Amino acid sequence: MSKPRILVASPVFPEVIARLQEHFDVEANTGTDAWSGEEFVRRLSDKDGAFLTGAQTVDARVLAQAPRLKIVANMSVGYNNLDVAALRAAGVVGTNTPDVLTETTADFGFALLMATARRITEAERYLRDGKWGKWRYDTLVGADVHGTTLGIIGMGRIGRAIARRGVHGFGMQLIYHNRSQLDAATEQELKAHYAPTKEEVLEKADHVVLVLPYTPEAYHLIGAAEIARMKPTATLINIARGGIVDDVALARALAEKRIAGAGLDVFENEPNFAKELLALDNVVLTPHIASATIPTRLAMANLAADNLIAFFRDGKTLTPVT
Ligand code: 8YV
Repeated sequence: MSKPRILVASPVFPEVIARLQEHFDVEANTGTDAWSGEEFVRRLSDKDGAFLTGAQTVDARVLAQAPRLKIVANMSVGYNNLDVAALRAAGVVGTNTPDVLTETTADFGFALLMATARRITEAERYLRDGKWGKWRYDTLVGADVHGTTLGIIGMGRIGRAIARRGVHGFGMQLIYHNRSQLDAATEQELKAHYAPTKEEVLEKADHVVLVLPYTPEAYHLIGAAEIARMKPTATLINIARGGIVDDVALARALAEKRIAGAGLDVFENEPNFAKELLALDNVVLTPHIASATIPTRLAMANLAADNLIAFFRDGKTLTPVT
């Protein structure tokens, strides 16, 4: 019997490709850049399954051109690149990679919060640019993190992992907004205050972290009006998805010092981003790397591979989203 045909659409660990080759007839991207757009669609057209990253969109138009496709395994927890309704309608299974990246991503979220609050990248530029002169009481003074109020919008696994760092490690108070309230035991552990509206979080928090999934309702959830509700001393951290924040409105607010700073790991239309951000000192910018450690990226890739293997062997997946 011939093996199922699998497309690995983005470059990934050779050992994971080797694992897939034990089970499948694999067409793997061993180049430097992800296949996307028409090239991806063309290569997908005769495949039974696909290993994807956020770089590939699968919607009804793509599915119509992939008649053999039965499963798409996303190497990411977020799956806004998959049109779940279209997958269901076409009888194609979709999977993601939850849990394995939670702590690594939370570490990065907290690092971005710290870097933003304490102006670490700005301070390094200042030093490298030869601007370090005599000591002054107000040189590069930042915002405290310990003992302040942490606001989290989106209290899933990663949100809770960031909350634990803030509450247990930094003595922060926690206010959060989420579609549903946490169970009583978790609320008690984190001494968490549930805010029924995002506005309450924006108004009360000293540091606001966005960790919610990118659904159509979340598009530009944070724009000029929302930023205007924040304290002038507050910071805004986005490790969720770019389109959740109106970055042009944010850049304007940062230029006018309406808030103290922002830390952004994600942007609308990556790798492009609102270039006005580059002119600002009070923003820390990173290229979507919150999950980027070798053990975590390997665990994500292996989980995506496990989903493909389990599907074609048992007809079941480990972490379905459809
Ligand atoms: C990925 C991510 O690196 O898991 C997610 O949702 O945003 C990142 O961990 C990226 O999506 C590539 O697949």
